[in-house]
Amino acid sequence: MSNIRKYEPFYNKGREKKLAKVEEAYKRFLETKTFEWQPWLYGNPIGKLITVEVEDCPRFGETAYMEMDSARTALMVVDMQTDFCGKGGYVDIMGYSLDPNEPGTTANAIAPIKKVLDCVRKTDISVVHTREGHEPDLSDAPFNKVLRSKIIGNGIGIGDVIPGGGGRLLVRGEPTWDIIPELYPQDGETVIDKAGKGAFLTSAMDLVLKSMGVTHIILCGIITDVCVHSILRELNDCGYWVTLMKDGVGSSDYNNHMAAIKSVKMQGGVFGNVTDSDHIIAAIEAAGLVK
Ligand code: C5J
Repeated sequence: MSNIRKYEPFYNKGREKKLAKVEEAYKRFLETKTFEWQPWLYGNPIGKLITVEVEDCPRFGETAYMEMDSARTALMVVDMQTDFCGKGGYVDIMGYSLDPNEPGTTANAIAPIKKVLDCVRKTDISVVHTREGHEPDLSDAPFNKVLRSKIIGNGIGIGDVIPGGGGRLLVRGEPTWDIIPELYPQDGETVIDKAGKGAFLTSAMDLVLKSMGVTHIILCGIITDVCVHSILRELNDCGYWVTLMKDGVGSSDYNNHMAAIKSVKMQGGVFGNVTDSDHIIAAIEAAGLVK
């Protein structure tokens, strides 16, 4: 007797319908090397179609293209807070480099993000910022997270007052918790406050993105192998098409940063795709979105 579970026949139709669409897109990909916009799934484009070149896809050394509707795309900027890339913040207190000229640091991501933000702000692409932080009473800060932060911060952990006027570490409303002035959100942009490294459990991110009609994400921010990766994986699991901007991410550890970027590209794009700021800007300009 076979131990393969027999499903009722009414499940077959849905699967066949989906596999027929996959087959169609697969054949198109072989011809065009493009993950094309899917009107059967999302409807016709509302804005303009942008085609971004992505690297090492489907295999290392190969190039592919990601097609997205500008009006259904969000540039997501993760946790560009003083706590993670500025003087007197959490990353600084832990003793990691904040040199903007050192490859892979959190401060190294600021300039490429600013460049893309300046471009995107002239288009109908949405901008979504995130901030990691906790309620002033620390009710949403797990004990293990707070304790570990105190140990690595030599006695200054989450919720403690930072010497030198930074306020309480990683607490909502405090000076080092907020987004750095260079990348500060503008009116009309969305800010999602989250209590975790990821966002789907500790914020309304999925609800917010669905309410905005977002299908594709251009992802940047910090820290590459921590919050960026946690969110990247959640987005990917929920069916969003994620393109990571590799020069717009940074970390407290160079090797982790590089491995985190590489891991996105494994298995044909196990977590999404990777590109850089120049390719994003070139694609936006080629689509005629910036006058
Ligand atoms: C960390 C983050 N590393 N934004 N936060 O605690 O990656």
